[in-house]
Amino acid sequence: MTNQDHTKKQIVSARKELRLIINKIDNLGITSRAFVSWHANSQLRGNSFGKFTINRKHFWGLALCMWIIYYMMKNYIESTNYKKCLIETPGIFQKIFRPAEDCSMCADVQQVEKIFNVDPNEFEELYAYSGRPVVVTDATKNWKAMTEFSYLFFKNLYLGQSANCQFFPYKTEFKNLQDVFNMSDNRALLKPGTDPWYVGWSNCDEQIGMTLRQYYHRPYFLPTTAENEKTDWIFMGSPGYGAPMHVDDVDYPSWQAQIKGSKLWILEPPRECHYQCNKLQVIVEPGDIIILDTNRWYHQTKIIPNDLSITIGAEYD
Ligand SMILES: O=C(O)CCC(=O)C(=O)O
Repeated sequence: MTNQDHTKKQIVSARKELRLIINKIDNLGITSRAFVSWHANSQLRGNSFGKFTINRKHFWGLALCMWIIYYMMKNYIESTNYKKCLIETPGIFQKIFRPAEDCSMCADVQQVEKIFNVDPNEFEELYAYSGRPVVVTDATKNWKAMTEFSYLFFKNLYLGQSANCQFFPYKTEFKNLQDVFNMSDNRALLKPGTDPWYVGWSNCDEQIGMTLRQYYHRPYFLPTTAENEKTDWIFMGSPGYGAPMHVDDVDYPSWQAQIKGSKLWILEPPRECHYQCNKLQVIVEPGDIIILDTNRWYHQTKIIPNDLSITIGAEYD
């Protein structure tokens, strides 16, 4: 065979291959040039995982399935009382579907201010919905909770109650609130040699809720139009312990009153604001109320020696 023959043969074979590719493109219905480079390439080659080939249809199908599962879970959670409990787990859905924050909420926040004698209108304008965390130091003055709340108070309140709403055992072995109130007196009183403990729970028993409200009032600084949510959240436990870093997916911002003990709050801005906003820390002392949008700020807590920490709080709209 001459060199000419050989070149001819190569051209024929290249044409054949090109025709095959064009046929494949036609069969796939790829017509627009704009669509060609990435899409055609991936359709022709496929993104292989072993024998399984992922194309654009698979991707969107998968995304749709994930969205449906997320939507069903969210509806289920909203129709039950298990909202904070389930969602607080740092789930993949929460991270994938959380909309990006506007970092102006934290760009100029250098520290968590401590304020008092607060005008509700000013509070509404500056703090209530802005995402700027703040501590109000004079809002629990007339609360009976300040003198009455203790481990024993809650043990008696929940005596004979089997239904809890949501329960966070954190690092303890407790499975529910009953286990907490069955621990030894020595451990409950933080006697040396006993294991530390920290738990949180929400109350959805109407009767208990009514009793609790005899011990605290709606914080005076909340905007006059704001509704205080009916579900009380109580966190209680010993120094050294606390809640791990997480972000919530609840409906509204929250207030939390420090009734006994002191708690360190470590706050991190939303991930997308990492370079624009500061990490913050504040110690909340007995009688203080911290106001925080726990949906936007990642937060972690640590009880400070030496007292048992007891807090009560709720969301407000
Ligand atoms: O008070 C605590 O220790 C944790 C509170 C918390 O994580 C929350 O309210 O989401």
